[in-house]
Amino acid sequence: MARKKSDKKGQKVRVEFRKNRGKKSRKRDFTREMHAGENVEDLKASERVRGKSDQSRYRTIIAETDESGGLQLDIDESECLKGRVLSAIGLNSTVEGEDGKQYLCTVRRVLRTLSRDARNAVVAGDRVLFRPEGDDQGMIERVEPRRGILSRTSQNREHIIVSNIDQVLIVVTADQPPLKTNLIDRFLISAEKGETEAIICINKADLVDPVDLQPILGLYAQLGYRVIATSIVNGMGTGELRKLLKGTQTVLAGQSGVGKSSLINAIAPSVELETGEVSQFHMKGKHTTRTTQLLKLNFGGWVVDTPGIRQLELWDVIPEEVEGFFIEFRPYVTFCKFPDCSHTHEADCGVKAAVENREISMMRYESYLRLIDEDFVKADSAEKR
Ligand SMILES: Nc1nc2c(ncn2[C@@H]2O[C@H](COP(=O)(O)OP(=O)(O)OP(=O)(O)O)[C@@H](O)[C@H]2O)c(=O)[nH]1
Ligand SMILES: [Mg+2]
Ligand SMILES: [Zn+2]
Repeated sequence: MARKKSDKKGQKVRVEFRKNRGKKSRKRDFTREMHAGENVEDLKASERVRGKSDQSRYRTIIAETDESGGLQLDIDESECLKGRVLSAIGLNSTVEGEDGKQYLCTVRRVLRTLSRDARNAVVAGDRVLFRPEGDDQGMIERVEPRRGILSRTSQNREHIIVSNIDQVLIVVTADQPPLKTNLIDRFLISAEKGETEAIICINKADLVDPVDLQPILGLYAQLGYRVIATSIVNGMGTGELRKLLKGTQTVLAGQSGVGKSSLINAIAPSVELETGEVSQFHMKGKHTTRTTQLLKLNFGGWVVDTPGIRQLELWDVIPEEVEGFFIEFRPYVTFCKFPDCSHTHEADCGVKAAVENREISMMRYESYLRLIDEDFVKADSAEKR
């Protein structure tokens, strides 16, 4: 996206840096960099860094705001390459440059400082502009605005798992571990919030009688979601999955041990991701995949493998908003006596009546109750602390 010069709005941004900038302490010591405080040595003059005095803890940076209100720093684009972040660990990331080569990049300090949360300064999937250093290293100078993200709450903060994706493949299992529909519903909300499409994938279909999967497949299909049953053991659904992924950017998300990496291996055999056993006792995977990773599909598109998560706590969703994500509730809400009905304890509730009449699935209604209960009771008590 080209920005016209005349659109630039100079904006003063006050940034707090720590006071250790006397020493030059960097260059390729990644571990130390991650733990070190912020320095300003790598700020360019064009950003007009002005210290009031040596004692000052603040620097004023002139940056521009883009259309979305994000900050765009002025950088010399001729010295940079465009790239895509394949994986990011802490502040180090592997970037595939437009030249097809991979670069191990660090993040320019000012980007971390300007980012509301340094953890999300650069995430897997980001489109970036980076300055190559040597053969295979570089410095990320700019992160382009993100479109289509998958995020969750972790330690009361947003954790962006991946950015610039088109769809989320929600992977659950017919068995081992047992199917959890509440997790599907959480992911559906998260996908919609992140402005991505959702596909529900029920893997390990070989472990059950296909007839047993019909109610769940039918339920979500009826709600208008795309559903697919797969198995890497008998090959069921893998051809269809390949078609769904072709030419798009898809993240596979779900609990550990559901077969996310196995499915990627099955549809793209050249990839060879590590997979792990599911404990027969706990019925849980062992968190074999440790980092979110983008992989290019040889038949077109990108696929993203992610570490398994136990529970998906939604980010930036308020209780009143939850019912809106349960699309089948919508026609019945108008029959609720109270306009602010939460469909829990209130009398004359259209949603509850529809559940009783089996017009809304009990499973989905229970899932709704769990969601507003668990997430927000916790959030409330965190606030009160
Ligand atoms: N029976 C059966 N087993 C499967 C299927 N898909 C995967 N598995 C097995 O499930 C186990 C876990 O698979 P992984 O691919 O490591 O699971 P994952 O979702 O990537 O797990 P994490 O990386 O820990 O998040 C492995 O032992 C796989 O062989 C399937 O369709 N049927
Ligand atoms: Mg895995
Ligand atoms: Zn109601």
